[in-house]
Amino acid sequence: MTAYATAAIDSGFTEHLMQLRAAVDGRLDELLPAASNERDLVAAAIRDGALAPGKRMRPLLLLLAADGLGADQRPALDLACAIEMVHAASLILDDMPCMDNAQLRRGKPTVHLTFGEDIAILAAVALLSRAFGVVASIDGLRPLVRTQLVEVLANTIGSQGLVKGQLQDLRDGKHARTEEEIAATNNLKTGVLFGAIMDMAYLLSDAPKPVRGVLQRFAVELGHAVQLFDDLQDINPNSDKDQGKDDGKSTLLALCGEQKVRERLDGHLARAQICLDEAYRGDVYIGRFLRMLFG
Ligand code: GRG
Repeated sequence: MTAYATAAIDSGFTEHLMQLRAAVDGRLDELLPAASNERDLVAAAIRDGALAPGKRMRPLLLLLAADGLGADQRPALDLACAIEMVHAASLILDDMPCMDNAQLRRGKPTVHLTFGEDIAILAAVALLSRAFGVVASIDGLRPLVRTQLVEVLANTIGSQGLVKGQLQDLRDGKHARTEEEIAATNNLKTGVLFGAIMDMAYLLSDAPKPVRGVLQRFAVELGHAVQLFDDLQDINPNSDKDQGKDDGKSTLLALCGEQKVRERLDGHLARAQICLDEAYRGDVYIGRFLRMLFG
């Protein structure tokens, strides 16, 4: 059993997660550019978007996933921060007037409202660039592993990944879609980043090859669950983001209704747990983490 897993048993899982979260937030703070003066609006916007109090689901998952596979936690922490930078960049862009036109994100005004649209675009581009810079400079990685990590990240973001999912969501979301079409978009928009997280954990480890495919199946199920949970926030008055942004959009919530979406979400989580049990030969920690997130 690894040091992190032992600590989890000793001090309680919640405390363990809080420690991991503090480690992520501390390292993000170090890795993000500091605003050199009050005119350095891009650095200020980067920090505003990326350090805002989100759930840090993706970096925490990467740390738990890598630890469960016996991987070294030091490179995993920097990779986790790179993933959170990509996620933060995607939220800044998604919130812009030409996309979702959102006002509230993580309980705060969206980055373009605080800093202007020009600065928001520059901050998102700089965050992406920083994410690749972080992966390029992680200490002690074998060259092939580093190249694979860069490739995974690039493919995840690009025109066949997040960008494609967003394009489909923006354009096709205005028209009637089948359940399968919506699910395919959700997988690209949300699932592929979880695919990258699990692949990165695998690449850092010496896990046997078949585990890689099982982790990808887990990521697909989790991506669907996270997107459905996110869709439900659109009708949740206690959400930390705007409600009603999906009005008139073809989502699974609009097509199937809340009850069916909740059942569907539970189904994805149950299948995700089966994959975890297979990959980790009886997972405890990631499953517990997900149950805490999805209540
Ligand atoms: C170039 C990175 C990049 C992206 C371009 C804008 C875009 C394409 C993609 C946006 C994709 C998007 C916003 C998907 C929704 C993902 C989602 C479910 C977000 C909410 O995640 P949480 O609940 O949020 O983990 P917090 O705030 O807790 O981190």
